[in-house]
Amino acid sequence: MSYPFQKIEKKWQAFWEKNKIYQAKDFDKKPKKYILIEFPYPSGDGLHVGHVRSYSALDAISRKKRMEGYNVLFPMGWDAFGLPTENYAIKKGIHPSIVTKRNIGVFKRQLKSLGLSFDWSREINTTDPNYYKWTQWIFLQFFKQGLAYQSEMPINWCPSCKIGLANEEVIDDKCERCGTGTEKRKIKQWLLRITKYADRLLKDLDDIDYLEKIKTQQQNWIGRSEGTTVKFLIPNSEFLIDVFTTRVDTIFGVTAMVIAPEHPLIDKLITAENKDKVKKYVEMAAKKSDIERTETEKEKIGVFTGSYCINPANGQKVPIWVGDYIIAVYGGGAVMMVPAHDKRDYQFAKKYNLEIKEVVSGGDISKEAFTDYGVLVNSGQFNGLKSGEAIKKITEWLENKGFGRMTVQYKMRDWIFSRQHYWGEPIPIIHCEKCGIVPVPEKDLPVKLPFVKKYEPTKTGESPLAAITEWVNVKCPKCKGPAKRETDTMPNWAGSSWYFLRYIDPKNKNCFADFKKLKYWTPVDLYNGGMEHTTLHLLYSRFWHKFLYDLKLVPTPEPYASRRSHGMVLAEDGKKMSKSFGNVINPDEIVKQFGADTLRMYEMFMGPFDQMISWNTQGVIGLSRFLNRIWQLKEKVKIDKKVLCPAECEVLLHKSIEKISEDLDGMKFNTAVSQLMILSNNFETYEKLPISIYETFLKLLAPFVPHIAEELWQQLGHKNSIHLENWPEYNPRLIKENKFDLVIQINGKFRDKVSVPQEITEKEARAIAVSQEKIKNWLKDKKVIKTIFVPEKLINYVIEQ
Ligand code: ANZ
Ligand code: ZN
Repeated sequence: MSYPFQKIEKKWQAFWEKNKIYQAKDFDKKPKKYILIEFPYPSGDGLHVGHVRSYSALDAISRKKRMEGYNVLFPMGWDAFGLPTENYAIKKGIHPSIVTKRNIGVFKRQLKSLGLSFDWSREINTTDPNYYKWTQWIFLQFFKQGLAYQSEMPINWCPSCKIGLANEEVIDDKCERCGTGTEKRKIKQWLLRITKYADRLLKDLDDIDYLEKIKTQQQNWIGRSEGTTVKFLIPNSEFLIDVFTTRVDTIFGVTAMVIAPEHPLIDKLITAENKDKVKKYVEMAAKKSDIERTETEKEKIGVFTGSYCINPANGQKVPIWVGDYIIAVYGGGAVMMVPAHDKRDYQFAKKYNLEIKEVVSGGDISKEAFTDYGVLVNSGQFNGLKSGEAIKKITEWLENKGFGRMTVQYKMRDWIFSRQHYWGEPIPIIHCEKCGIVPVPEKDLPVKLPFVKKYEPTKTGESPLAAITEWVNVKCPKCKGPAKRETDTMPNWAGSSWYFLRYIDPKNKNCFADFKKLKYWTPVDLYNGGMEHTTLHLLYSRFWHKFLYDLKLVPTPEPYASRRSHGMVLAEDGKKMSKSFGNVINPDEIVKQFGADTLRMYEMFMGPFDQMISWNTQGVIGLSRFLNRIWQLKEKVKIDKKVLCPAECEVLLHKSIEKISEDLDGMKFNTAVSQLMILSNNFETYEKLPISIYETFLKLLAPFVPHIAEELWQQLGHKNSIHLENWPEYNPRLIKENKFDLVIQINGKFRDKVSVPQEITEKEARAIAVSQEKIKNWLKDKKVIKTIFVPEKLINYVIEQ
């Protein structure tokens, strides 16, 4: 027989809602804690047990923080624009807004059935015109600052859906929605100038607490690279080619120039006899994806244009080739080819019999390219210099001659911000025959999506909105002449780039959020989401936030003080859960059969929070048994103050308070649950349990299993919610285990610390030190020269610089 979870879960959910106990209070005197989880896309499939994992976990943290006396903001909303809804709507002939409303209804019912402590009074929905009005307003600010612009862009094109796709919508060179191979096409697009913020997006990572692997991903995505830009003149013409190189020390070894098939000068460079050949090559390259083109394994093929340019270092004539492994939008889209010292160039030169000229000694270039640094040879006055030194000297020398300069390049490109879809925020721009591009006046926002029957793609590549003439044709706001609305919509990254700000002031009609409220609540103290969002979404929202900061509209330069990620929940068979595999676990079923508390606690117990883990039905059953045993414990509870339990029980309780508190803060939910199990096993060995101990136990349970904890609490005669009680404190004297903070240094500088037992040996201290994530990073690829251990103080790694 199970404890009556069905009855008590509904009862307490209603009680909490009626008493509004989870509402955050603006400007409250208590210290604030803003805890954010990525808001879901309300898909037609309903809530996934993967959602439940992170929501339950962050809910546990929120509850503990409230009990610790914080004014907690833990909000929820809907990231509801996007393709799946649009496609479903087209297929079924139902308007996307109706589909969205229905899906949100399902999600909300499911979330409420879990008893999560969201402040529902702040619910937001990115497809609500009152919300996207401000998304559009922020876009206009970008436009007014020159950071939103239109440009012909080679974009990924799906020949089947007849739409442009962003890089993130292309999976393995195939269209995300239909699986057809994508092509390149030039289309006029809106872009946001995120590259202008590249340096700050990189540098400010130092000041925020993100998981190291997340920082690394952001750094790689931004891809900062220092090098030299060199001008190669084309004789008898006004043109020149700029190349970017990180190895200007190899400039005397240049034996060809390779330009991208999309290089703007290409038509000027092709000589008559090479025309057909080059044109064919360029067409072929356009069909390939970037990944295919730059794969290092693939054979590099190219064609000669027939033209030459001049190497400014030695005045030599260099043949200009076209090669599809050159990325058009990086470093000027041209590369000085140095076959002796670059692998790709080496392959290319071998294939086409180009000269391989050694200019850095140290390898054997008859066998392969020598790509390391070395000492310069065959390089005129620079012979004998080491590569590092030569890079500086040659750059200076070229700079003085007016042929080069130090530059920084980024892999990151400007953000293509146009989509040719219906279900997105209309870009608030009007195109006038006379005035050109005119922003929609702010007073006319929002530009609402027209409610129409047809929103299929137009096949011409234009947005479905282009076919709705009564919506498209407008008067120009400036000259009142005939004009047309922009018909592209925003990508569904737009609404999620600032949603955390709207939770702070969700109903504001005058601005996206009141500055005083922002000042109280920002930055977000803890942001949790999937690993798949740690590059784009995080970068985009950091970019928007920094932009708003520059406009003095938000008080902090960074939106999130810390960022963590959870691991995915896989199916019982170890595969991804998917309808097509028939292995999906529906949270509704688990709630019905075992109760929400069991589901929540099971998902926290299933494994380390940041790791992928398979569902295990036996585990659910085990947890449900555990909760039933907790239900039984109440029979032992004695109100009688004279009932005492043995000293060891008291000690265990206090140790548990310490452990569970630390584990919750450290997001080690699974070990916190084990501790609760240890504690309750211990209680079961006694005949009687003093009420004071039992009450503390219930408080420890409350963040994990809020319903059963509330029921047992109020059965004791309490009238107030357990979730408003104080979090228990432990008595340090009871659990004194002689620990100290071991300081970990690298080359004498403080890098981390960790709490360890006083009697720790050097060997143990080393093992613990190198397992710390920060230290791992510091020591990565570094040679440790020696370690110094000072007992009860520190461990210092001396490493090669
Ligand atoms: C000459 C050279 C000689 C290079 C050598 C390397 C070794 P990162 O670190 O990624 O910035 N490159 C420049 N622009 C390129 C483009 N649009 N597409 C493909 N490759 C491009 O790498 C910079 C290096 O990548 C540059 O330095 C250039 O090749 C190549 F022994 O220039 B190097
Ligand atoms: Zn006009």
